[in-house]
Amino acid sequence: MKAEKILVIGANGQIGSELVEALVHRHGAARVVAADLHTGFCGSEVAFAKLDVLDSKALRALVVAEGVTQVYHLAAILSATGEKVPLQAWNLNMNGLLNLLELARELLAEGRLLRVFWPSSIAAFGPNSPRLNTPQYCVMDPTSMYGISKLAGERLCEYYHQKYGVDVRSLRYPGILSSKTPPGGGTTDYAIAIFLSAKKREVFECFLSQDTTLPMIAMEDALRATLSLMEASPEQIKIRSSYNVTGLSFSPAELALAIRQRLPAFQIRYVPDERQAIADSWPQSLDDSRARADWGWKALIGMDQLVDGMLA
Ligand code: NAD
Ligand code: AKB
Repeated sequence: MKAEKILVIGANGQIGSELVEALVHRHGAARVVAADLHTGFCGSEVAFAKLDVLDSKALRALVVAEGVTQVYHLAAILSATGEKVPLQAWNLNMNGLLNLLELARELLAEGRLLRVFWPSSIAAFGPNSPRLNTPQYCVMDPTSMYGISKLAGERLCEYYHQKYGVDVRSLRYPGILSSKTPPGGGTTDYAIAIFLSAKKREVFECFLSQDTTLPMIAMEDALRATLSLMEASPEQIKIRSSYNVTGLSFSPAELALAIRQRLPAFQIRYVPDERQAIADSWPQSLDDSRARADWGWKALIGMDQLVDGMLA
């Protein structure tokens, strides 16, 4: 493996905080730089930079000064928060990505390669996408500002690859389940909050209805998918918009049942709110056969391991 210098933007977030640890484990702390709008990264002893990804000059200066060869760009406003501040969501989600793609294009013209990872989401699909085993290619008509920004971002990634040769790679993440850092304002967040209530012996108020099935993935699997994609050779990457990947699918009622099998006193009440409409427009399960075929993806963590891990 060649010596990479890796920048993680949005390092304080749910994914960033664990991705930094995984990258340090693989490459060593000296090869990783954590960056976020807010200070406070409290993981490994890596260099931390306060960075607003919307400031293209600061982004360029950091990438050049650190000799960065790979960027994981995770700064975004997620689905539920995005509906409260749609213009901010559009601004951050689009212009942060554009700044980075433009920088990668400029560096490439100067003879420097910058490999970019940017995550899309199941939110890029919409009510007219097939909801079961949603294919890689189908109608995509997202209804949330977050989803609209993800679909537009996918098109930008493909455009910068086709037109300029930028080595950008992307996954359509489902809801990611982890227990270390709280999630940042999404529709799938109920599936993390439920475990906190269960541990505290509280009745859990679920903001989605009991039969709202959504695709999910354990953080460990999500990180494995992300690193496998970034470590694959360029020839293996046949899709430059974004790859479907998934772990498992379940509804709140199925998750509650799995928790009750371990904590029999656990109770749940269903009080759907405005997030229900977002969830109803998303797939229930995903077909990730292209990721499996192209770069060997396979989820490993099923329901039992996931629930045991979250409760532990
Ligand atoms: P998060 O909200 O937990 O973290 C985002 C981080 O970005 C925060 O630490 C925030 O401080 C930082 N940030 C915000 N504005 C910034 C700016 N202008 N400059 C620099 N940093 C800024 O999000 P997450 O859950 O870790 O998601 C990361 C990415 O993965 C996002 O693109 C998200 O859309 C995508 N994604 C996440 C999930 C999931 O379930 N967590 C699912 C699908 C896709
Ligand atoms: C959200 O719910 O907004 C995210 C996502 C699936 O993109 N977790």
